[in-house]
Amino acid sequence: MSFSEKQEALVKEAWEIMKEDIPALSLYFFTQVLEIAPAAKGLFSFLKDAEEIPENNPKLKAHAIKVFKMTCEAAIQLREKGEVVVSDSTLKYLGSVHVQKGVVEPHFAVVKEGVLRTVEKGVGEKWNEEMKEAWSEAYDQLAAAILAEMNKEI
Ligand code: HEM
Ligand code: ISQ
Repeated sequence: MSFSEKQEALVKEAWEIMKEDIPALSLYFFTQVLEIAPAAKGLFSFLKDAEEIPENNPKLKAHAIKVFKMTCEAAIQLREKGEVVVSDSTLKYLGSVHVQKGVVEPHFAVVKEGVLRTVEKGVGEKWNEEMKEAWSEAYDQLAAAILAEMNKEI
């Protein structure tokens, strides 16, 4: 299935809205991920010793932003080139960080659900099935590129 201009626009539109509310949405994102997979808490350096998810942790915000930004960039590439292109050095870095931290394939579905729930919360009434599909597709393709690199690492 090819990625349309409309889909790219839906991903960008959502991210533009979400940018206005980064602190709350970052917290929501982690909360969703840990609600689905509580054990994932131990993977994150800035969470593992915390009682609860810290409300104003710059690292937490920065990490959450990266996932959304990269998914948004993936959407742009999918529309432009028909595939997700991540620079070799970035992919190598992402592959090794995730392997080192103990991330495994099933985690990607958990984070995906967290991403979708967070976009839904972030955009409010603009949320719809088409927007969900566009984010899903962009995330899946990005995740596949990271996973392929992770599998090369091991
Ligand atoms: C670190 C992106 C999926 C867990 C990172 C970093 C990036 C990133 C950019 C490096 C941050 C930095 O060093 O500045 C992504 C993207 C994903 C993805 C785009 C999916 C498309 C996952 C999944 C998990 C995960 C499925 C498992 C729960 C982690 C952990 C770190 C990390 C534990 C290290 C955090 C720390 O510093 O302690 N990720 N990630 N990631 N990611 Fe992901
Ligand atoms: C995965 N990788 C980096 C950052 C993240 C933030 C929240 C949930 C999953 C993540």
